[in-house]
Amino acid sequence: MSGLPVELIVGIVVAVFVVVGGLVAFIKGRRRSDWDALDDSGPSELLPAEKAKASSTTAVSPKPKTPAEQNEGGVFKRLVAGLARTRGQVVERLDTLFSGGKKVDDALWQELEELLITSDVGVRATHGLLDRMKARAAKEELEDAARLRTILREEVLDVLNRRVTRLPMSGPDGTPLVVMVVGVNGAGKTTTIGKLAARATGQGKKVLIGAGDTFRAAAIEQVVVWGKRAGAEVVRHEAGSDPAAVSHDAVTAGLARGADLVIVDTAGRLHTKSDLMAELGKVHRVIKKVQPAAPHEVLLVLDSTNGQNAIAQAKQFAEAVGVTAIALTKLDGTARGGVIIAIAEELEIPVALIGIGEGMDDLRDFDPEAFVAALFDGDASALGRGSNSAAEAANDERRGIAAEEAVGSSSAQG
Ligand SMILES: Nc1nc2c(ncn2[C@@H]2O[C@H](COP(=O)(O)OP(=O)(O)OP(=O)(O)O)[C@@H](O)[C@H]2O)c(=O)[nH]1
Ligand SMILES: [Mg+2]
Repeated sequence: MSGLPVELIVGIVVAVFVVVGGLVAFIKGRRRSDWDALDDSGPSELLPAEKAKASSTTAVSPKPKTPAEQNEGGVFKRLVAGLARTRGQVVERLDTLFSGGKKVDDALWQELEELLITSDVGVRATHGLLDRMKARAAKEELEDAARLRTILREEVLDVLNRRVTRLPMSGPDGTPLVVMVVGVNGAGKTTTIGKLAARATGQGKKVLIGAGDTFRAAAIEQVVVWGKRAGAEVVRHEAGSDPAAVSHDAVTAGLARGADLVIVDTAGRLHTKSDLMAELGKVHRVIKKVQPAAPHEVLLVLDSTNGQNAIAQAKQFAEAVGVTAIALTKLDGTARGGVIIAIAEELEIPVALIGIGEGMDDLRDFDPEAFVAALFDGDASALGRGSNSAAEAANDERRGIAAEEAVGSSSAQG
């Protein structure tokens, strides 16, 4: 080694450093590019962790249930309770009629006819039911009346199934569904609107209510309070102003604000007053001017305690504004639930909703199978009722809702 020149030794050392350094750089470079490669496909590589995180979050805190979902288990029980009076007055009388090994004879058919007519089933619907029941009894050569209970149940279900519909909660092509609500005084229009709005907002829909009953200031306040309860916007004008103008502004605002559902309240009116019925026609036309396909639904609210008069009301309202669906209210407070059979038999208009109490959660889609089951098979001991307005008012206190304050803060003058 001593024979080697110093320059050569220095050259070899430098060369070794360069080679080793190059090697290290190469290895480092490989690693870098490997990570770079991982980084390129980064999102998909990172997703599992994110996913795991996301799914664990879902598992830990599930989406809070809406009041309607929380009530899911008790829905049928509450329907049974809501129909308890009709069941008590009508179905239990039917049970007595059909029991005790009675013979199927003229006397029994007569008693059944009387019972159905006096239960608000209506003459036409009663005769239709009896004709079909008699035909089946003859075919089956029926002797014992007990089987007539099952036959009647099936025939009632058949009638109701012919006239049922569902109200959509949003309109076509991203436009709002516009529902105009009509009916006689005190039928339950505004309450039904409030319940419907609450249901829609509970499903994540944006809802706007037009306070189209400008007849009384209290009617506007009532809408505003329901708007607060339901989490819906309210478009209102001063008391005494033109209801068509409110409807115009409500539908315009619904379109501008991207609402899913616009519900227009109207003042209650006697179906026999032609000038008031003509006013409804004007509201209808004005809505159509703003949104040509609207109103998509004209919802007639009928009070079941009105019995057969509800049929006359429906005919007049249908003539004036082309009713598309019916909401039958107050089934909880009456034994006259049989009127729903008359409605299904005598009118061409389907039933969409039923009201079984005054509370926010006391509105149901009309489901003939559930209705008939609650009436004929429900457990009569499951009594109790949906919350009444006093309870709902007490809830308002808890919610911090007061009419005066609500009117001031949610005015949306158009
Ligand atoms: N028990 C019961 N009461 C109801 C139901 N629906 C409405 N009501 C009550 O009926 C009364 C009248 O209801 P509203 O909603 O104000 O009726 P409306 O048709 O808007 O009345 P007007 O605007 O005056 O024509 C109120 O006390 C409601 O709480 C129901 O399904 N069951
Ligand atoms: Mg009202």
